[in-house]
Amino acid sequence: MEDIKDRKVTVIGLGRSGYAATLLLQSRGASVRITEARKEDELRHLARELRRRKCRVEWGGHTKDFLKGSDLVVVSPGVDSRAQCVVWARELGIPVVSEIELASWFCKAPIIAVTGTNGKSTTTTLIGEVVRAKGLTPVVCGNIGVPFSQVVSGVTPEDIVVLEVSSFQLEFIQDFRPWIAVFLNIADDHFDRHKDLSEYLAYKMRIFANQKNTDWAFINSMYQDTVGPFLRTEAQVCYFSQSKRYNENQMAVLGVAQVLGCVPEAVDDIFARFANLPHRIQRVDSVNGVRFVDDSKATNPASTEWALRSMDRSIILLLGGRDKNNDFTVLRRYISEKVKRIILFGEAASKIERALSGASPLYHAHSFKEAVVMGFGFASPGDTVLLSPGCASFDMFIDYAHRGRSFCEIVKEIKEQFHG
Ligand code: UMA
Repeated sequence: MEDIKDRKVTVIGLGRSGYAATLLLQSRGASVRITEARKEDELRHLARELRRRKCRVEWGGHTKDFLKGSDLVVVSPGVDSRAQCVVWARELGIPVVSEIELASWFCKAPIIAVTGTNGKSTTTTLIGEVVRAKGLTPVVCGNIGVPFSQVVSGVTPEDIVVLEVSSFQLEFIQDFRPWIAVFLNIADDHFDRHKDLSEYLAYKMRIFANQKNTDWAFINSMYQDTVGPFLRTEAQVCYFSQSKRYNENQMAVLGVAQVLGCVPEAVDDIFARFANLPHRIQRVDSVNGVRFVDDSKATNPASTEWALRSMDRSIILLLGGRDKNNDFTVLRRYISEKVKRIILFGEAASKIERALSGASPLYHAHSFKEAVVMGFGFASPGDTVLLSPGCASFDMFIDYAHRGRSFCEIVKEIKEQFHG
């Protein structure tokens, strides 16, 4: 399938990945069409732009007819393997691949791929810095925000692609083969899409499936038994674990640095200079001695647990949003130890209340703004108001970054009013 010229390809999903995949395919001479489930104004300009480029666009729903005659279907990460359009493609005997699989066909550089439930973006960014410290050019892309397809044409054999990969992107790979693959962790997440933890883990383990004995597989030793039944790889397997000085993710970075021939002192330097990524346990401001911390990227309870673990006591915790069929009781331990009050907001509020009642006093806010304002109202000097929602943001926001920005704006208003 890598010889794509003059092939008929249908792309499913007109998001960032679908748009980038369409342009990549066109640049390689394929005849491309794209189908999109939604019909919303924000997509109008993209649809118009693609039509201008002689790409047929179907939107407002998928049809089997539109797929007919295709040699290949490329799916966006948001498309489930149980989706009707994928079922149709299979009935029609059309191969289905993910956007990262497609991009990998045209990639001239080695790939370092990072997966896990939490910490992917930070680890990917740090590995990118290690590559740079080695004097090479890192191309950091994937789930972190820039589709692989968007950048792959500019990648040279001297570069190194550092790719953050989600289970969604691994669901439809075939030959995708990273030189170094890193598995950080697994926790309950995405149960609105994956049937259970086994299915979720099986997809994540595909990151190692096509590796050869000249490749490297880095696996967090904490999950050695969990991943055992799912791990099939010819790669050299290295297990890493937390040490006194470094957390697990840093140990993974040090392992990759060793393969790259980067000295530990240089990596220490990178760790020392590294500030948290936006919306990941990021300090926003202080008002009257109350710290506000934005951890909007915590979209599952395990990620909220990580934030609580890494912070001091005296927390007012803002929790809520759209549940992904997750279990919030895992938070009880740290909440009893460190959280003074919990403010709930969004669709999952009642479910979270049932899971956490008794662990700490709970309050319901009718809006996100009210949650932040209530949090400040309950806080005393020295306390931290922590937004670490443990849920997806899509019930109230475009994405987690939008939720984080909104939090920062409300904090700014609170500060102005307080000093005003
Ligand atoms: N769509 C269909 N049919 C379907 C399903 C979706 O047409 O059956 C359409 C949607 O209506 C929408 C489009 O597909 O218009 C969206 O595609 P998408 O959800 O795949 O999103 P992209 O904009 O392509 O962004 C994706 C990743 N999104 C998801 O995995 C949900 C982004 O990760 C990633 O940054 C981007 O590709 C570039 O690689 C975001 C994410 O939330 C950050 N990832 C999850 C996470 O980290 O937990 C996995």
